[in-house]
Amino acid sequence: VLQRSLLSILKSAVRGNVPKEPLIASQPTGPLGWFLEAHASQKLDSIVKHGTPELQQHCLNIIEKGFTVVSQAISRGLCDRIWRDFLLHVAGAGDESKFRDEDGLHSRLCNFHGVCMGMREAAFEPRITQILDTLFGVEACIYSSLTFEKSTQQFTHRDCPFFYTQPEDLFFGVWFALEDVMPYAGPLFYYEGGHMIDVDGKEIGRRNAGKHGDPLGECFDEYTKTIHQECEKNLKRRTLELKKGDAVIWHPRLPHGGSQIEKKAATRRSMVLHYIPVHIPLYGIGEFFLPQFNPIKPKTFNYLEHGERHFVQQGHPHFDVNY
Ligand SMILES: O=C(O)CCC(=O)C(=O)O
Ligand SMILES: [Fe+2]
Repeated sequence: VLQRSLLSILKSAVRGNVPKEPLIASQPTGPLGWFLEAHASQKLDSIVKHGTPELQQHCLNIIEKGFTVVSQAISRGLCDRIWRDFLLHVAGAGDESKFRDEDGLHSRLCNFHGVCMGMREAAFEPRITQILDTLFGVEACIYSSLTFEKSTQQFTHRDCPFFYTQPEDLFFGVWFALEDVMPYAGPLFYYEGGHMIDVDGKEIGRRNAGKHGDPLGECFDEYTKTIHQECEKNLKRRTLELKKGDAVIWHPRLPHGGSQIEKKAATRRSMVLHYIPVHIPLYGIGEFFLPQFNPIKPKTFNYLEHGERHFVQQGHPHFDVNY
């Protein structure tokens, strides 16, 4: 019996389990994506009726500031387990040396959560998923993930063009510190309130559509530079020096990036999980900026199960460069 059930689990994992029933969020919630509506914070009381004050506060932070920090979201032991799995993966990965710098530190590892159970345990920590389910109004599933050994040193940007959902902006990034983040190790930076800056990606798309060369690249550059300038003019850039086990959840439009590494060979072990609501399709920067050339087509994903939660089936984990 044990063998048969093991076999059926393996088979269903390979097939990809598409949930048949609409999935139900673990918290009583409002309509899909209600947190994006004007005056969402005023609806909080009625929507988070049965939630704890902590859950209320996290939701409010995301709506008003664009992010929230969940202190000690996961244990130090779980951080160590995930990192041990990362090192084992590196030892067995064929192409890892191409993504290693002179100090032996790797650039991003994509979708490690597919094979790392500890990473999924972290991702589905109830204190995190309660917040995401509540704000989405339906169950949040993992779409993809990145695991970092060092800061990406990425310029100010928003994630929403890369995670372009229909309806729009149904995305959360959750970033976990897997070690204490040192100030010289390129901590995450962000602009509080920057999620409210209005920049019209479609208008930028229309203006750049006819350009020769790489119109999409031009769109992204202009969009990003405009957001950066507005942030610098009106807001204060801050960094997050998180402790091992802390997590930060950001709004789909929060401008953020990775600070410069100021001490050679400084590690900044961390991971970011990308969540969307189950059964919601996701597109990319082509559809975000230039829908006239990249029309939205119907799309469905295969979902795998982790306990009662779901994650989109991705390929094998792979290393990639940091942009
Ligand atoms: O961790 C970093 O350095 C930046 C990460 C980031 O921007 C992201 O994952 O969306
Ligand atoms: Fe980002």
